Amino acid sequence: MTDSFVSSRTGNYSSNGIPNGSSVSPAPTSPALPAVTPIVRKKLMGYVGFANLPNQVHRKSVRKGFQFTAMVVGESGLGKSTLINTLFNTTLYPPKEPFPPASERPKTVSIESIDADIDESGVRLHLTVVDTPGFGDFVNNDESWKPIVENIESRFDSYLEQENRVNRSKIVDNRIHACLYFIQPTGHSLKQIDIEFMRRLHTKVNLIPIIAKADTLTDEEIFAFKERILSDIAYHNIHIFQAPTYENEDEETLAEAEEIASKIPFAVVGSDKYVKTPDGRSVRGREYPWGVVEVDNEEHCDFVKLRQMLIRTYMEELREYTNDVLYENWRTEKLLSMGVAQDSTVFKEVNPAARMQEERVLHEAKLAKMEAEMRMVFEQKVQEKEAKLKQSEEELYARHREMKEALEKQRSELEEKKRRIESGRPLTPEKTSTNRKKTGFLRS
Ligand SMILES: Nc1nc2c(ncn2[C@@H]2O[C@H](COP(=O)(O)OP(=O)(O)OP(=O)(O)O)[C@@H](O)[C@H]2O)c(=O)[nH]1
Ligand SMILES: [Mg+2]
Repeated sequence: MTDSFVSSRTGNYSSNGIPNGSSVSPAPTSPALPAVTPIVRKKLMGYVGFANLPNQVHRKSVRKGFQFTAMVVGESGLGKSTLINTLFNTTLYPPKEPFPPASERPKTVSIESIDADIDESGVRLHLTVVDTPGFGDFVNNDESWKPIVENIESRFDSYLEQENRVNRSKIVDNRIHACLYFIQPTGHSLKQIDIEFMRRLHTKVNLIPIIAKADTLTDEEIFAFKERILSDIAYHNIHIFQAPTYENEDEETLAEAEEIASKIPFAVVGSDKYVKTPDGRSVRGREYPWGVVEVDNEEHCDFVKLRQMLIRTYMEELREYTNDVLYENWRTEKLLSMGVAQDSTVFKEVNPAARMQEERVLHEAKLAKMEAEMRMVFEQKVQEKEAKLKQSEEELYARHREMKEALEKQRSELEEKKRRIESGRPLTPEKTSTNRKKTGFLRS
């Protein structure tokens, strides 16, 4: 087993396993050349087993099973509930007793979901089909899209909430993977309500447009109607689910993908009743005085192609697109609106030089801040000192003025005394006055 690998740790090896050059005649290495990390090439000579990985994945998915949720949306009475039953009757449930001919299907009034666990060749599928009440019955249908968009978003919400839990081992995926949008078979073009609805839905769900009750239109009418619908969809920038094709696929798969894509929007006929054809077969279809429309006949309608797209060929693509693109976009928007932003510094590659520069700038800013603070404290102290000095200067000045006044007074008294002595008056009252003046001087 070890022989099957060419073990390599120090450099490139030739095909015979001898290191290129080194042990026989060491190649002179130029010191000027930068040291390059040798590329390790491993040659696989025998069977290792990883070619079996797809089988491992297959086994695991078969064991775990699959989960798929589809939704039907459209105006009232276009045959949404009937189509669900048609889908269920064919693949999900064994054929049931036919409905009594007189039975009326009641209107759908709330969003209901039907679950079924199906097993086909050992592969388990948990299929959920969500039936919605038809809209367009009200005088004002402006907001008829609201409950359906809210339902789709609440499923995203529930998934996000489960993802954020501590224990995520039991996540239930209730997200809508495909939405069949029913268009009234008018033969004209899309109505405003259809455009409004699809514009609200196309960023949240894989939209698959469907022409309802296709048995009411002729082949030519269907062809022209499909063209007009597609051009309307393109004009309003509505994104409908496009089946992806990959380069390395075989011709048969590519042809199948092309055929499915060419049928969009699927013109379908729904019926869960069995009728007898003129040639005696019992088929699911609709009986008219002039003939029988067979649901499962590709010549009559696109129901089989729709089922193929939904279940046989693109179920995984629909699931993947829902998870990777539609849910991801919604999640990003939701978290951003909640104020959760991705911290880009966490995932930034660290460049040591840039990091040092960043730290230096931060350090310098810190020093500058400290310096400014110190200067401020210093200036404050100087101001306080100056104010104190000014105050004591004023006090001194006042004292000086007082003393000067006292001296001035004493001088004038002495001069008065001198004048009296000179004029020969008695001295006694003057003595008293001198003593008093002395005391006054000392006090000042
Ligand atoms: N001609 C024709 N009639 C259909 C087709 N599918 C359903 N119908 C009939 O149309 C009527 C309404 O069908 P429903 O399946 O109840 O319609 P819906 O879209 O679920 O209606 P709401 O629940 O009110 O939204 C029934 O009488 C069906 O038999 C079809 O493909 N062609
Ligand atoms: Mg219904």
